[in-house]
Amino acid sequence: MAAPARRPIRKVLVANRGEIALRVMRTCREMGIKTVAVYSDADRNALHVRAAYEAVRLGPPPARDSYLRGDLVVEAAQRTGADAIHPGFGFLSERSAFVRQCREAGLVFIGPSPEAMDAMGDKLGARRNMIAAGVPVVPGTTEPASDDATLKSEAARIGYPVMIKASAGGGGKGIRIVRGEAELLNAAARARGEAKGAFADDRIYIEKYLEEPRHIEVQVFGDSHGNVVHLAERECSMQRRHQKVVEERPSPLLDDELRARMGAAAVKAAAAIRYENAGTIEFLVDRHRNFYMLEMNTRLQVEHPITEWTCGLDLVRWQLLVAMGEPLPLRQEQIRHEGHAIEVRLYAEDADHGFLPASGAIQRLELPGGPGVRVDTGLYEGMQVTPFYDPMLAKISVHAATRAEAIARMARALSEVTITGVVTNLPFLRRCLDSEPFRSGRYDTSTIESRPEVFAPRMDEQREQAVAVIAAMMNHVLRRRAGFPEPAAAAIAARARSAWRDAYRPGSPR
Ligand code: MV4
Repeated sequence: MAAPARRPIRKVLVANRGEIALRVMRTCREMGIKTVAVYSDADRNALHVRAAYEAVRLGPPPARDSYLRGDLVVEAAQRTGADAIHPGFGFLSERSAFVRQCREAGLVFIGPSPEAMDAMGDKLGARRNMIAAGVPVVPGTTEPASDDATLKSEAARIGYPVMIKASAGGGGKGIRIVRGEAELLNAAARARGEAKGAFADDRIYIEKYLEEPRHIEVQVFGDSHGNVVHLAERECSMQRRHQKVVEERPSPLLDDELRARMGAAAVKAAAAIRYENAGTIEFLVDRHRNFYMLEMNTRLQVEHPITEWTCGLDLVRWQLLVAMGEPLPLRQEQIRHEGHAIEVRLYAEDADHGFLPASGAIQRLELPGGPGVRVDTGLYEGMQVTPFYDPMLAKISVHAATRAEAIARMARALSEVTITGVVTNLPFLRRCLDSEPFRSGRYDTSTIESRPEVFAPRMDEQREQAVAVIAAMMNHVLRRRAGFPEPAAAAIAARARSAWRDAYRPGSPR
């Protein structure tokens, strides 16, 4: 095969917002590549807009009127003379129609081909491809299950419990557990109706239901020269309702032998569809340590920092090089991982009251730093957190020599966080990190939801919170009653705050 043409990228339009837009722009800057931001009216003052060389307004706050308007994004790239578009994750990142629009406009899409995206987007087709390539998938059907007799015979062959999934689904959309034949036809009919409504595609399939699996994914990278490598796994089982909370690498479950087998399977999966750029192969791992490929995410992922931490590489740099037609910078045997990395996701949500998304203006913001700590965020003091987009406010990740040291480092990092004005899941993150399942490394995708008592606020934590509120109120009332002029009131308030700090955190240095 003739070597594909190299084409330099001088200016990248980043079709995203928040921390991932900033993340991409940082690497562009290091590589001497100019950047173009796009933004909705809600993000006029956002950090990604300020970080870019140029910025183009897309439209009103709702994503469908702004960040999802592929036509406007392509137009903005053409108008500003960008030669490539980085989609980040979410929004347009996995829409093959958008990739085709970029192609037609002569723009490089920094990601996989639309053909590779479609090959993995259709789950039935993907299952057939993967079986043909010798990649283990969950036992189940490879043709759409349509008539009642086929549904029954296939489910019986696979053995209950089974799961019904939509071929056009993914990421938890339109899936159903069926524990016996009595529920089967009803569940199938509902799943089909839902799939038709959500994806305009009513094909469904049946899989063996794996109980309490672990969710372990493997980072892969392909280039336009036919090379594919893997960058090892990320353990993502600490999740609730398909929302990841804590990720770590390496997975406490894997040994070198299993890691090598899963890595090889992931490379095989990506190579089978001639995958280019960054991708992730998701696996379910059962209690007997059997692994099965579930789906492929055809984008850079939220949790990529923990992979960057342990292999010391910049994955966005690799994305840009591959998009320019360069070969991958390293061969498989040159990729080495060191130490242990953990990431937590700080969300604007009230973990103690049904995990409802929160909004408001960020008042005080103190983020952690120091050795082995990285913060990816688009947050700033005064920023308005709106309900228009994903509630993720920041990712905090740490790296240390061992898992125990990484846990201690993350606990230290979380103790440095102050965020007021918007309710966050910070207390919940602390409890996850402290929990017995996490500490022991024995957790799976069902742990948070099946053992709520383990992750509930402890009594003393609630009491401390109540005392803090009462103290703050008394301070406020007493200041007002004493009629202090403002400067004096501020000084007293500051003294009260530091007194409270000392009481709240005994032993902390003054
Ligand atoms: C499964 C499964 C058990 N058995 N399939 C959920 C999201 C979608 N990507 C697939 N999912 C699952 N598929 C079979 N045959 C359990 C899940 C699942 C899950 C998977 C990954 C991460 C978190 C999860 C939480 C609940 C269920």
